[in-house]
Amino acid sequence: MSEIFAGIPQIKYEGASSTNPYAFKYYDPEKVVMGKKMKEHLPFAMAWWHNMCADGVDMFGRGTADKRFGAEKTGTMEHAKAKVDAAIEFMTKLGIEYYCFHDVDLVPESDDINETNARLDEITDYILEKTKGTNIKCLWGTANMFGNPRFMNGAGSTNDVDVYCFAAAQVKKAIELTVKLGGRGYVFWGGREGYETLLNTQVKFEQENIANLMRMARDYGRSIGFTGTFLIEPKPKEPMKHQYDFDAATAIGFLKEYGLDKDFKMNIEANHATLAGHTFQHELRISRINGMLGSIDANQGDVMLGWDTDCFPSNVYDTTLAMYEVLKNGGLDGGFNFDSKNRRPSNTYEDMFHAFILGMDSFAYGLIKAAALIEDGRIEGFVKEKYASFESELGQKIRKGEATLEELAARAAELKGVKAPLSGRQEYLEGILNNIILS
Ligand code: XUL
Ligand code: CO
Repeated sequence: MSEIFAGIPQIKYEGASSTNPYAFKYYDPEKVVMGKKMKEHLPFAMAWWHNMCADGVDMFGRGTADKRFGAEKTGTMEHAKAKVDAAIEFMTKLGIEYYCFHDVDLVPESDDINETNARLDEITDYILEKTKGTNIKCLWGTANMFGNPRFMNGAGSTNDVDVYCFAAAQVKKAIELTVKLGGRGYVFWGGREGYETLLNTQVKFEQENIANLMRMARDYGRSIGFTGTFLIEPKPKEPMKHQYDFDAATAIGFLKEYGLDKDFKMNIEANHATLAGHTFQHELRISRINGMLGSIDANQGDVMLGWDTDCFPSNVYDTTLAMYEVLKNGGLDGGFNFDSKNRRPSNTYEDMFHAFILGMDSFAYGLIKAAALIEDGRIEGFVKEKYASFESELGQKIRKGEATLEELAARAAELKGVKAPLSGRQEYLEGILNNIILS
């Protein structure tokens, strides 16, 4: 097989003082942080759709990047195989062991689902053959239930029972492929599961149907030996005006309502968090404290723009606070999928490597600093002190849910007045964070 990314070397760790554009400055896979190798803390994944498929096309212009990878024609099985060859070479050069895919990222979709499924069987055989003897495997799979016009009114939330059957068929096939490729997770991102106007929408009807689709997916997955984690990837809007899986708290409530919370966790994407008006860390924290932080779509939004820009992560404050949540979670069932794309004018093969080096280094730096934050202990120490009054006998009674309003009111009457509680010390804590991140 001829080299596709010719002239680009194996990317190695050279340290922070290196000026080599094809070297990691912080990501040192073998370095041990808090008792675990960096590569074990950070199971990085390549998103097939952005990296192997998207060519920079947007609402205003055609593609700018050549993603043919040597194939004569796009939209063919020859091209599908060229993408597999390119993916394996790309991931090997970066030392990335995982990939994520939608069914239609792998092969061109036919009008006949039987033909699409035959193509999917062929391409996954090819992937297995080509990854044999490598460490490359699937992180998670999913079905694209938003691109085809049949899903214009939703997939699980559609008004049309035949469209619902097609959604079910795609989910069934995508779970089978995920199992075949050894995936750790299966994702539901509900891009069309929402509404444009309540004038034509029965919300409860739609949510019940989505829950039933997820229940069928869980039961089928478990029946064919899928032991991994089912994941919901929350996002508040885009493409729909309102999407049902608005944020982690909403999606967790939905899973609990429909009895799916034992099999499903959250796949938190940084840019989706900011679209919901939350920080990335907020979404990770809400998932973590509910025991449902499963995986991460690693990217970042642009603060000046109100849509999903899927930029590669560069903000080390965000990656540090994200890695703090991941360390506190004891790691992830899943990993760190770069659901990120090059900017449209960054259109060369070299740019694809620069983008991943940036993202991987940003998370590696975040990991190092999050570990330092925990080892330093000042911030956690302050938080403990902030709530210390609840360690009293009365505080413990309240915590256990054993107190009554009458006895608390009696205590207030006895005290007559109370002083303002301890300062929140935000600026002091931000100073510590700066100190750790910048040193
Ligand atoms: C869309 C998005 C998706 C999911 C998988 O915003 O993030 O690519 O990650 O369907
Ligand atoms: Co995503």
